[in-house]
Amino acid sequence: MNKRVAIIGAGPSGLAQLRAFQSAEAKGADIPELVCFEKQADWGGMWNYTWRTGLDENGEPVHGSMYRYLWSNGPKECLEFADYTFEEHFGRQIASYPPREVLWDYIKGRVEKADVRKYIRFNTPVRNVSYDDSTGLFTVAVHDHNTDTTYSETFDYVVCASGHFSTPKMPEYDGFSTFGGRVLHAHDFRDALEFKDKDILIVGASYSAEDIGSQCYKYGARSITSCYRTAPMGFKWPDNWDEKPALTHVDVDTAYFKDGSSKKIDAIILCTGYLHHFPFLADDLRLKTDNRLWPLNLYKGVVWEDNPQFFYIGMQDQWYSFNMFDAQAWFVRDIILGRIPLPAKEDMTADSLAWRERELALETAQEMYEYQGAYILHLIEQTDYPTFDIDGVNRTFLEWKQHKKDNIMTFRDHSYRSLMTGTMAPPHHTPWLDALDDSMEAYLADAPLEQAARKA
Ligand code: FAD
Ligand code: NA7
Repeated sequence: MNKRVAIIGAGPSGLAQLRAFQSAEAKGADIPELVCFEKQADWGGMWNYTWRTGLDENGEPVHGSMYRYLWSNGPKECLEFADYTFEEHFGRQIASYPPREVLWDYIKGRVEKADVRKYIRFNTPVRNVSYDDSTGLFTVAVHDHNTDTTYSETFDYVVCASGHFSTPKMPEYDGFSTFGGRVLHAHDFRDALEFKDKDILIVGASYSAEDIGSQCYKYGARSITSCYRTAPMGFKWPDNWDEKPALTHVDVDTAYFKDGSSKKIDAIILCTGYLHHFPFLADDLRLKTDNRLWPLNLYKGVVWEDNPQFFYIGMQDQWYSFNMFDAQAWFVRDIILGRIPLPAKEDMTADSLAWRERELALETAQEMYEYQGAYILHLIEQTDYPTFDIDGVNRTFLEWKQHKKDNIMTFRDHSYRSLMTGTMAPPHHTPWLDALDDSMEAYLADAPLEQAARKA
């Protein structure tokens, strides 16, 4: 096939795109030339942990927002690849809430097996993408930090898979500029031990607030105060965790809340979400959206309606993650291979608007993940991605929600059945609250490491 495809980013979404093409080639298809540009030195996107904050070794904004001791915030059974199971990777079933390093290993296992690393140009951030109507081609300009040179190449298609949990949304409250402690965003949070014996304020009420607060609790913060703008997280928090309504202002050492209460604090962590940020895209290609289940202007959630040679993967808010990126990547692949025809622009837009209408009617969490599951099923029915038990995944999400409601500090001690292989996950050897070592070695051991060493 005499076409060229640029993929921006080698995180789970970009890697799904590479694997999708490779699997078609393995079945005899003629595939286009693939070039994946990745600004980091290694693959895995968010799951490739970095201790760095601010700028990286090349002076680029650090992509990573993950922190030490991060364990999956949902059951691994909900994100399992349908074409590469945990059992295939680890040689046996493993417990349900793996730490970051274990999931990174799993992500890498599939793409190592598929032998797609050869398509990736590392240390190479994309600087600019523009489209030329007269040639029908994109020009992609990059900076190769390996040689400290810049260059441009042309492509028939571009897939943007650069993620959207990297550029912090940073609100300002009165008093921040004279507050006596540290003010940081979740993007720059790395090690909960920094906040041992401290009184911390968490601003926000979603995943980052819940998990960073829980990390700080687990690693010995003296107290956690979290505050919400719209609705409380509403879990049964430990005794030293107080949930307050909106922050109004701070002074040098105290936070003040909408209900008139206040709390002395040492540090403020803004868990206020992220911006979809694509400084390297021309105006007519740039997605503008908040973090939601149905961003507009994307036919089937992936095709840029204004220019259907341009695609986005993974831009939705995520209940489902890895297997949703797969469903999207297989669908995009089949459009590029000419297997799935695209309708006229008005019809694409009408289709998107119908999905948006359905999104606007969603009220409960259950309705939201069922909606995303229905979307994934709709995509995989149109490609050869192995179908899987989406209703089963939805039921697992329901159990997970209930386990969190029952006890936010023990939900990770539960086990679920794989929807791909039918095998039940074993319980982990140590309750999450007591498991301070998040290494892959510790997680995969049959018993806590010290005990395992004694047995040997
Ligand atoms: P990313 O993983 O962000 O990868 C994007 C890639 O694009 C990166 O490698 C980046 O370097 C590269 N890139 C960006 N800009 C450029 C450029 N200009 N040029 C070249 N390359 C570029 N999901 C779960 O399923 N379970 C979890 O427990 C979970 N926990 C999370 C915890 C945190 C703190 C965060 C931030 C996210 C979490 N997620 C979790 C969601 C996570 O984002 C997805 O699992 C997944 O990493 C998204 O994959 P992606 O490839 O779309 O984006
Ligand atoms: P989310 O899920 O986008 O949530 C952002 C939170 O921040 C949400 O509770 C917002 O409240 C709150 N927010 C946003 N702006 C403000 C201001 N100005 N003041 C107070 N609160 C604010 O981001 P997360 O970082 O939690 O999660 C992103 C991913 O990282 C997720 O997929 C996880 O897997 C890890 P709102 O409800 O809008 O009032």
